[in-house]
Amino acid sequence: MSRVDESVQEVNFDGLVGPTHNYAGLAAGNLASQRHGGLTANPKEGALQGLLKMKSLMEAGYAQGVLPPQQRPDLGALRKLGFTGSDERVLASAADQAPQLLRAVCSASSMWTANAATVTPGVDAPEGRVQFTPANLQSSFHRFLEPATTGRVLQAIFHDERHFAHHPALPATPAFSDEGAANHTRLCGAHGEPGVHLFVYGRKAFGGEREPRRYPARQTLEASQAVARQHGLTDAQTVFAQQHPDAIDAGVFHNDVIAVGNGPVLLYHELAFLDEEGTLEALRAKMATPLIPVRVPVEAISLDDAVGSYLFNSQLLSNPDGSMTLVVPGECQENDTVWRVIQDLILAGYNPISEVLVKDVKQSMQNGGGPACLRLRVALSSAEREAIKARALLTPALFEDLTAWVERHYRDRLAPKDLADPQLARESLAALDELTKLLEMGSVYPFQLG
Ligand code: SUG
Repeated sequence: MSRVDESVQEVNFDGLVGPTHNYAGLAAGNLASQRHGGLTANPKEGALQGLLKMKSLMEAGYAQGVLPPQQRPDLGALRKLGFTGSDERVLASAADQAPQLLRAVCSASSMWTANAATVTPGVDAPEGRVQFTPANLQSSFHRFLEPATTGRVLQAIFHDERHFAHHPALPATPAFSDEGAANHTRLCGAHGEPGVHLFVYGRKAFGGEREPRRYPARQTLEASQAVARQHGLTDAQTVFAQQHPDAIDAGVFHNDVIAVGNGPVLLYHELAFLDEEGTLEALRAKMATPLIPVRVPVEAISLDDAVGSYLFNSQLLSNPDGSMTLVVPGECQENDTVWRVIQDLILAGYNPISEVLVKDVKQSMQNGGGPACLRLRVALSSAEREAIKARALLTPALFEDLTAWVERHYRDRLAPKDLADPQLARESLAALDELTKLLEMGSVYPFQLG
């Protein structure tokens, strides 16, 4: 495979923050989610923060897409768990008997589209087709509710068999625990050149030695290998590396909380990988372009500061002149140590990263989702971009429409006790019905499918 398609561009598909965005403390090993559980959220502010991030990157010349939120509350999930009667009765009984289940079926967690799927660009894949596998997200109940709708949304947008191949989510069982692109990094020259795929896992389902002790390892090697197989990736195109168990125990629940790659650059913390040298060597041996590692040692930034600031959950974006821009969350600027490392080690270092942009995504950050969690990267050629069916690529007009839609439908306060309000469920469905029309996406939600 030596084709180079110069029309290939990375499109970042950000998840829209849904109308039921709330802080429920649902995510084990995710310190921000644990710390903020029970706070009152502001769904409107969250959605607008996300849209402003998308708009500013679009205006800076980066290709930007958008993915819709999911149907929440997921009353179908509650019915499967034995709640019966009218929607109002299901909500009231769940609030009374199992408030933790009600919180789970209301989560707006699909905003973190880095966990929606794993994507392989056509240039690396058989028949030149872009490959998609929705992540099964089986490690938590609230996220396990996502893949069915995620699959329908991806198929509605990337709806052309000549260009796109859709695979089923892996079996939703601990051996194949899959959290999607958050644990997958493609390293390459330009985006249209062939790449090497770095899959990072937290544990082996069959016969692992070192595992985290405090918090769960969400991704298995077996899941990563299965996704690579589905996508037709060969040994020569893949590297499988174990995440450092100490990092997971410090709150690094996905690899994208401790490393980010783009093109030939891998920005990572010293404790990202259990075998740092072995991982870099394997990448170097397989990449066609020299790897540019940007290593942040533990003396410069502790794991606690890495997790608290989400420095490594930044987006690293390619510019036409070969330089790169790092898009960091506001929390990095608030941490003096981290801000200094950005200036002195990352920007001043001998690497292509030449600019830092700071974005406020605090509503998402308080649930453990930074700029990189909020986006799914899909490298697409011009023909593939043209084959997109829905109105999912951001334009100034779509930004205006989505902002007005949020202003019309979203609440600016949502406390855990509000989740039982049947009016919230009605508002949410009305908003989503309008959204699928606005995005020209057809029917993707259970309530639309009957
Ligand atoms: O799975 N938080 C998400 C955050 C996901 C971040 N994604 C990436 N790193 N790519 C999670 O832990 C919290 C929901 C709550 O507690 O209300 C939550 O699901």
